[in-house]
Amino acid sequence: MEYKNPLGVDIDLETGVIPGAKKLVRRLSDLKGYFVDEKAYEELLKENPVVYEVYAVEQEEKDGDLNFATTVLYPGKVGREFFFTKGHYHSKADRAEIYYGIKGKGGMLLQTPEGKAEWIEMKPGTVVYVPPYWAHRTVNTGDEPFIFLAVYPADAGHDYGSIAEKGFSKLVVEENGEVRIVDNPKW
Ligand code: M6P
Ligand code: ZN
Repeated sequence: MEYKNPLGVDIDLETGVIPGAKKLVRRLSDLKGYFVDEKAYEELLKENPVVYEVYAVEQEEKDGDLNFATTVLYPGKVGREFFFTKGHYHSKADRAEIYYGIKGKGGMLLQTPEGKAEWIEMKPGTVVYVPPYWAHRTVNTGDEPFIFLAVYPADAGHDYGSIAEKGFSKLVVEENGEVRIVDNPKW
């Protein structure tokens, strides 16, 4: 029997950086078609800001093993819509996930394949359980980076397809200085 080595790493709780992790950067240009206000998207694209970064420690895609990753989701809006992660189902749709809030303010939009949506607010210390079959997207509703940890099965995989095409049935927008969850007119 070959055993893997255990591992302990210290997340920088101010920046979200995991030493030695694989870094992924998503800019606004990687989120084409994701925001409802296309004019506001084209305007902000001139600056093409970084929307989020992911620091992932991933294993081979085998059942039983676990991956973990921090995400640093920057503050900002496209039109009235707050910055968000792409959002995905798991390729193995019955795989669950745990998120843990580290810094900043935001929340998670979850959705079943039938379009039933839920919004869960997150702050430092919040644990969110993502049940099997639910798509999940995080949203920064604050004015500083929103940082959180995610732990997910190594064989879960990311299925971006239907979210990339249709989005979520709800949008998270700012209205008169307040965070509101509203129907997606394009759904
Ligand atoms: C979390 C985890 C990752 C995911 C990342 C960004 O860290 O769920 O698996 O990749 O968020 O989300 P997305 O892949 O939807 O852009
Ligand atoms: Zn996931």
